[in-house]
Amino acid sequence: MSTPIGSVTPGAEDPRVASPNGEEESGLKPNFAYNDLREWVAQAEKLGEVRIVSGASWEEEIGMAAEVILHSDTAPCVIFDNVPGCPKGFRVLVNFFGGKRRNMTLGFPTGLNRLELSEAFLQTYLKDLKTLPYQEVEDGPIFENILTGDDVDVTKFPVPVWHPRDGGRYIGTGSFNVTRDPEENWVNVGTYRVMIQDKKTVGFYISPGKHGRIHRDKYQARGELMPTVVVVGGDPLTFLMACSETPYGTCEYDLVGAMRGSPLKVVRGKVTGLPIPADAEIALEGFVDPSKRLPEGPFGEWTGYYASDTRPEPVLDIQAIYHRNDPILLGCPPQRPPDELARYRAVTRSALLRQSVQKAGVPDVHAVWAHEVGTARLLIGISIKQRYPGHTKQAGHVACQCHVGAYCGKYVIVVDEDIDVSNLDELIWAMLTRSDPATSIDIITGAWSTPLDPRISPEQRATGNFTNSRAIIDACRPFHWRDKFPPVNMPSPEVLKKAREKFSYLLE
Ligand SMILES: Cc1cc2nc3c(=O)[nH]c(=O)nc-3n(C[C@H](O)[C@H](O)[C@H](O)COP(=O)(O)O)c2cc1C
Ligand SMILES: [Mn+2]
Repeated sequence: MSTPIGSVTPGAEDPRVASPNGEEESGLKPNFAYNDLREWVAQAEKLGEVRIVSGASWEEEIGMAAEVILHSDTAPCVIFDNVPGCPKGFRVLVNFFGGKRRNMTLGFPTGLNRLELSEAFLQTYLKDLKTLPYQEVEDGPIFENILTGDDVDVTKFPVPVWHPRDGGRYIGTGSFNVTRDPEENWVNVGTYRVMIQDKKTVGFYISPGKHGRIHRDKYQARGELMPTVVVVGGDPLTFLMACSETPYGTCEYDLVGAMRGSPLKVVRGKVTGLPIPADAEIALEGFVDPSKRLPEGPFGEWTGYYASDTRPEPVLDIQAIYHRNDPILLGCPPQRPPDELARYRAVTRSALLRQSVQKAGVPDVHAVWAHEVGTARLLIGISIKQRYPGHTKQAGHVACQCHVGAYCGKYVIVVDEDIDVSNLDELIWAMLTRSDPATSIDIITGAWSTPLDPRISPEQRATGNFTNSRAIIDACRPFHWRDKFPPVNMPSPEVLKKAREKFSYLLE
């Protein structure tokens, strides 16, 4: 059964969140004020954080605006309406994660900072990772418009060219692919970029090792077509779980159900029978022939580069399009970090990573932060309360290689618990002062990476061996002489508190 869900006063002053050092319950009860993207927009409007832009072009202007907006923490959510050449009422939404709506999206009050939000997410939802199976219903708003045969035309949606050098219009950024394991029968819901090929065809890219890729490889090995649905414009919570590293074999819909305390309502796709959220905005349904490929890319990716270039990738032959009246496309294009993508990935991935490390048996993990500057993958800070010789190594190596941390990482820095890992300056200061380059860095080679990694050489790229190396930096006070490590030249927390109370006025 799912976690019981209660309610909190929005914007409550005392969030009672756990301090990052322990197992204590946060005491927070999540309160999701929305079930679908439209209800989410209504909540964001209540917070005064939605702007409408009329008449921007999909060819250039929406991408230009996204570049400006997505780099700002405080920018509003923007809905682009009246996009020239597109049917009236068809819209694109960008920048769902930011401002006060950030915490609302995860069901928490505005008072929490990003580390506290991540902690609350961990303590409330992930601790026991409960599932509540999705529930099938007969009908839903997603079936308000059903396009089949000659009416199938994916180019009618206001799909922007997100970055100037993109190889096509990416309809799938804030999207998720739904597939069923042909052998084990479970349904996976995962976010993978989706590019328009023509009116009836979209191509998508999945890195090796992702659940959707494992499904695809299985269909290919069996010589079968893969039934697939691409949902564009699901609710933000479902999107966030679809793009999170959750366990193999678990349907992301069921995690969302448990988080909300009520099952996700789905309709069955009329062509494939796959489950589609009944109140999603747009869904594309059809079959993928894993052996039929068309050029896909390049696409400006989360590393800040066009590293994967153009390669042949499988395509979805669309047999049906479903959409609500006046549909809203959810756009989450990656930019050079830090950006919106990095903001939400940092909150969710830091929590998932801490949970993975703890589940692997590493004791006394104080906090984990997957830094925005590395889009929550390339730079991980982990703080521990050292208990025994080797504890720091264990924490660093597990963080680097557990399911959540293994894909396309680069640097893991392990620090003592007095360091705020989410503060980049503090983390780097600890590394600079408590590590010794000659003896504190472990290197792992041949680790799980991706063609998206810009530092894979052309020669290695040509071999198809997409692995990279990792540095695990032990920036803790060395265990056996930690008591002799020079003291930090700042006052005790009590004195610091007093100093701030007394003299903060000087900063005003
Ligand atoms: C906006 C966005 C776009 C993404 N695009 C891709 C992609 O094109 N290919 C890919 O393999 N992973 C992509 N990811 C990462 C996956 O969504 C993520 O690894 C997720 O855990 C995959 O689901 P799965 O574990 O069920 O396979 C993207 C994530 C986000 C937030
Ligand atoms: Mn999955």
